[in-house]
Amino acid sequence: MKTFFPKINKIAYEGPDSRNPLAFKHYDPDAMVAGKTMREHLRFSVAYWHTMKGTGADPFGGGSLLRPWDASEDPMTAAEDTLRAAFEFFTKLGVDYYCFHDRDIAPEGDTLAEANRYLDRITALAGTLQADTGIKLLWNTANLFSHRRFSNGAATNPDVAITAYAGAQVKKMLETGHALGAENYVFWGGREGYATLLNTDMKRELDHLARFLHMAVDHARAIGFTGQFLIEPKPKEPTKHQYDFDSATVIGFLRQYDLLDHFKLNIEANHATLAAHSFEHDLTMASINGLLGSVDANRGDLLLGWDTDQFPTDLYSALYAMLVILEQGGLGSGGLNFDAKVRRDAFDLEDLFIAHIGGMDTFAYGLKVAARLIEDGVLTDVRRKRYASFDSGLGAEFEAGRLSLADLENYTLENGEPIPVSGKQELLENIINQYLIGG
Ligand code: XUL
Ligand code: CO
Repeated sequence: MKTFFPKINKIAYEGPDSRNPLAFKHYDPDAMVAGKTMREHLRFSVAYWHTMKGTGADPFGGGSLLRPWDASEDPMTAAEDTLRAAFEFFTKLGVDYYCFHDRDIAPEGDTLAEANRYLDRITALAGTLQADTGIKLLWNTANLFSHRRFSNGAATNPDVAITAYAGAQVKKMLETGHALGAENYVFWGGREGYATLLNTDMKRELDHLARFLHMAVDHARAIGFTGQFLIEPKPKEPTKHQYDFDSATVIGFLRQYDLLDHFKLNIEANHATLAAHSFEHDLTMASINGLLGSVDANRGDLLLGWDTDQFPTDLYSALYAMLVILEQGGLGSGGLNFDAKVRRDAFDLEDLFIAHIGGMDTFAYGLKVAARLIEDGVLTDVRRKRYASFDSGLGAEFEAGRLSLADLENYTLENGEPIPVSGKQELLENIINQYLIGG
């Protein structure tokens, strides 16, 4: 059997004092935290498109990363080699899940029928490799944005023939996901958005998007696929204005078009920050609506205004994310998918391992600290006390909807100027640092 990472052994947990770059310092899969193993909490997933198919290309130059699994001239041999290399990578890294787009795992083909034949061959092999290794499919999706036909969108394209093509791809991917036991199915908006309103009927495009999503729900039901549907918000890139802008926008859209029962959200850190939100803002907005389903774990760059998809190494961000996830009792069928890529000059194959190890350790550390903060009740106590005036008396009456503006006026006339209370943000930031440094 061909091996693609002959120099890499299975990555082991060696603890915080280890100096081995190819070992976990904090991710100890079977260690118990807050009643579950780390592996059960974190449900790490590798993104096939970046890790296996990423070439390092940018707008100024083509591929820079030469991958041994992409060496064959024959696209199907390359696809099979890539899949075998992927499962070797997942196994050695010790993740339980992976994610892919249709065109990541199999070539496009000259016709839809040919592309589907390619997919069938590759997914049969994926099924065998999943069974051999126990690695599962967190989610799959259709690539409705790379081919030139999708330049003006897919479900929101002004040409119904292109929307039909997109529908055919989604149908095939739902069936593929179902066959491979996918736990979720993701819709990321691709090019669903617009560049100028001069040629765009926004109302019609949004109606089409909703109609298309209803068709996907109907097809899933017809074939018996019970995985969770997810929408992944993003505010811009590739289009200037993406319809699935952020959590709040997507939630409003789902409510308006009667899709709330069928969808949850897949929140990506770098998409939240492109929308001028923090990662934890968009996670929280999804979570308080009961709609946080899964996470694309990555980060952007403060100084760059685009989707850099870097590996997550920011401890604060991972901590705040894990607080939201723990507070809602976990991600259910979702997971932490590393929608992240190594840099253009990360030429060594080991860089792929090192990058994922860093992301996994970062979230493992965030999990440990979040669990301690929750156990000690630090933030829950602060929040409870901060809103205590609403627990009884006037506040309780207000929350129960029993007061009018006249009642508020009377209260104020009788009680005079309220005494403002410190938000203690500086103190809380110091406490967070104390917990973070303590481990
Ligand atoms: C693009 C992005 C996608 C989705 C899947 O910004 O995040 O890779 O996660 O289509
Ligand atoms: Co993503």
